[in-house]
Amino acid sequence: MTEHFTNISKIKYEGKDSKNPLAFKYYNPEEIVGGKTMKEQLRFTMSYWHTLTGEGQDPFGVGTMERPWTGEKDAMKLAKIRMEAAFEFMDKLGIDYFAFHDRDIAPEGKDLAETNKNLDEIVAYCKELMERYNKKLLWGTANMFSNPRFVHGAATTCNADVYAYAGAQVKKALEITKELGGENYVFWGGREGYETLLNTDMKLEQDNLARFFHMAVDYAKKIDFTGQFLIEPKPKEPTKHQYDFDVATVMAFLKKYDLDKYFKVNIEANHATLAGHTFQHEVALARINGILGSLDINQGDMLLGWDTDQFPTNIYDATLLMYEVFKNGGIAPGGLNFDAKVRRASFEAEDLFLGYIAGMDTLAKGLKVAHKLLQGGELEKFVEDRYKSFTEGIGKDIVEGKTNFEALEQYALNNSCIKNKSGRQEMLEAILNQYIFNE
Ligand code: XUL
Ligand code: CO
Repeated sequence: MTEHFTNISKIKYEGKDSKNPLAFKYYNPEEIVGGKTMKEQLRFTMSYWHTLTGEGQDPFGVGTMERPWTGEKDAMKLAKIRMEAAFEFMDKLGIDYFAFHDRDIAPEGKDLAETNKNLDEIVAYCKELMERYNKKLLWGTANMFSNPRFVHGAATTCNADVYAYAGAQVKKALEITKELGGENYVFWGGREGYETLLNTDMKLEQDNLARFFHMAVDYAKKIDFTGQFLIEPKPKEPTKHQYDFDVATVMAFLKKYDLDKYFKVNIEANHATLAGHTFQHEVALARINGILGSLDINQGDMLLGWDTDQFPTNIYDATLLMYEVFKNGGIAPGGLNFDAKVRRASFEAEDLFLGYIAGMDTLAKGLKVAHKLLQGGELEKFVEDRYKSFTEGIGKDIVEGKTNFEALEQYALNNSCIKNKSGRQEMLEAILNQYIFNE
């Protein structure tokens, strides 16, 4: 098979003193951290859209990316070249998993039947390459936001014909995800939301979205697709009010519509920050509620208010993320999917490798620091002591549900000395720093 990234060879681990930009400094796939190899802990995943399909266009200009396939006009030939390049890319970086939207991998045809035929042809080729390279599908999803037919949404559209098309699309996407052994299936709301209530029946839209999810659950059972269903929250972009705003909103929706036993969440860092949360907050909230499914790792630019999908290079965020992942007992069957793209000005193919290396090294280092932090236990000990009043006396009664307002009033009337202790935030931040500096 033709080699596409001819000037790049396999990326190796060279250790922290290496000055080779095309080498890992911290990601050492076989190194054991917390009882498992880094590779097993991190479950790195290549996003097909940003890596193979994205061309670097922005609202002010066309694509800038220089790729080995740039200029190929035949849509199916292009899809095949990209597929080959995808596996070469994963192989050279040592990434085991990938994730895709149906429309990333194969072009739309003149109608749905032809579109499905295109998809089948590419999926067969994909399966062959997966076997040859020993790669796995973390998740599949359906792109129900790019084509103009989805202008008013897909499962929340005002047009029943579009709703039907979306149903047909997810049916097919579930079939191909199963065919490729996908371990999860993601629903990201795309255009599921609204711009103005002047033209929107919000109740009908949300009820229809729930009906859509129930149909997906039913169909998965029918075809025996056993992968985990995930919803990916995002607060805005493309619509002003996205229905899956954040983890808390998704939880309430799932509960209301009796869907909570079928879904977990796929949390994306930049989506969390757009919702006004830290990534850690969203991940922790999902974890304590038992619905942490998978992660789209990237980072935003705090000076910009949109989804910049940058490669994650912030060691503080990486450490706190991996700290939550450890507390969750790992992320499988989810993974760490690089929903990240190189900047428009980083247009050479080499930049794609450099972006992934930067992200993989940052997460690897975060994994190691988080593991040490948990072993050290200072943060856990501090939190435990901070809530000690709930382990005895009135606090214990509260936690065990043995009290009521009258009893609390009696206690408060008899208690003349309320004393609080410092939260010691600065000290805790210094401890975190120390682990990052020393590891
Ligand atoms: C969009 C986004 C998507 C999903 C998959 O912001 O994150 O790429 O991850 O549809
Ligand atoms: Co995402």
